[in-house]
Amino acid sequence: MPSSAELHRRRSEAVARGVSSMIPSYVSSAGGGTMTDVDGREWIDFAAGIAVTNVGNAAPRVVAAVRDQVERFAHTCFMIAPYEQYVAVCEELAALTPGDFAKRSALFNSGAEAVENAVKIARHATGRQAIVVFDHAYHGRTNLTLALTAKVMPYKQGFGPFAGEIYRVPMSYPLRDGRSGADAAAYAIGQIEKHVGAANVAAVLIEPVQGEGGFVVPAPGFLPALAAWTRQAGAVFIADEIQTGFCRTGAWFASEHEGIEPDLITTAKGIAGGLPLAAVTGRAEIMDAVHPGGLGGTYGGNPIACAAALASIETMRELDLAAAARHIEAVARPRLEALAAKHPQIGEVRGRGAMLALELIVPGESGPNGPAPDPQGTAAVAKAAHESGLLLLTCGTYGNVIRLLPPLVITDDELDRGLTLLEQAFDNLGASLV
Ligand code: PLZ
Repeated sequence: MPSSAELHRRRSEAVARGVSSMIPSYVSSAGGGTMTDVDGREWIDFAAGIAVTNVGNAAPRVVAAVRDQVERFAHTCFMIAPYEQYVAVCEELAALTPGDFAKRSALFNSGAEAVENAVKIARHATGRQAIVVFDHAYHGRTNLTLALTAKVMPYKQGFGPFAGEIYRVPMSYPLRDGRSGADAAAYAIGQIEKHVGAANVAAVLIEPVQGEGGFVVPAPGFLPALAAWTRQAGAVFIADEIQTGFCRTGAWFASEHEGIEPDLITTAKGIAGGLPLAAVTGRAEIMDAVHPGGLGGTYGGNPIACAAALASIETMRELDLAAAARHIEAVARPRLEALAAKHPQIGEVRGRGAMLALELIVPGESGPNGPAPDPQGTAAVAKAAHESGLLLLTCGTYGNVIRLLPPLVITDDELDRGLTLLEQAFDNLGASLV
């Protein structure tokens, strides 16, 4: 097997520079809470491929289902010759997503594609155009979803012009806006009413816990108030649960923590144990507003991806991975809080379930948006973690958030080893961080 160094040399001559990788090591295998690189080094996985392998890599049921499906048929195109697996995934989505009402789903390949389609469906169903999104939002990298995504570097820089009729309003961000959920919602709603007009809004689109934008958990009451306003305005409330879905936050979907029943939900990532699959699920009358043939794509709901999704969902149910996510939080949060008590540059520990974050600040410094962010310290901690064999991601508009996204099947021992490496990264850098 070629070494990482050799693969890196080949890559620089063959792979576009715009596609970057967090670590210079190349993967040879992965499973449970670990990954092994081609140089034989083992890593603790706190990334899960960005919240994808919730059931773990090479999960036994997923492996068996994929093998079986690929031997029977790999592709026919659901728009040409349909198959049961697609229907069964849509049935599962109707049963698992919040809301006890008639639902329909349509399947796609990527998160961005699901979000694009949710926007198409909401516009078609309402006959309106305006889409309301939030500060720090992340919804994808295709042209429409780039307009929905907030952060310029690295996502949007140089890639405009972006799609129109997208309006951004302030997000509830307790560390930085100091507002209650009700106040933050009233403020955002005031902005929508003044700058967009309630009658023009097709949809309000929000991540119930923001992902790439910094694992921002809105203050309690923010989401319910927005959902209620949206319904009253005759618009569609869309929850982007692409990162938060499928047991990640300790429930099947993060909307459940505040009793939200979104009109539409977008899912991807964790749905299929690593195979590319995404969905839009929602109220039958909204989904079915679109004419036959109006939604689709060559690969959307590919049978292998659907078989993997059914096996992943079965695994989540059987192993109760929502409870596993809550257990991860119960183990990790006290240790992260103890770390924050030791290191004043940790401004906040937050998150839900196995979606946990540390926001790094410069102690004692603050500006109009609250505590001064510390992206350098964040990068230094991540680098130290990587050097010690911990796959650890950062995020945030200011690049100052360390996020934990372990596979939900991570063992207590692996979790302990990963947290120890994170603690050591802080302890070793402690002096230079302040
Ligand atoms: N909506 C909430 O988190 C993907 C993107 C990583 P795709 N997040 C990881 C990167 O740098 O590209 C995401 C998300 C939310 C939509 C998406 C988009 O999902 O499957 O990456 O298209």
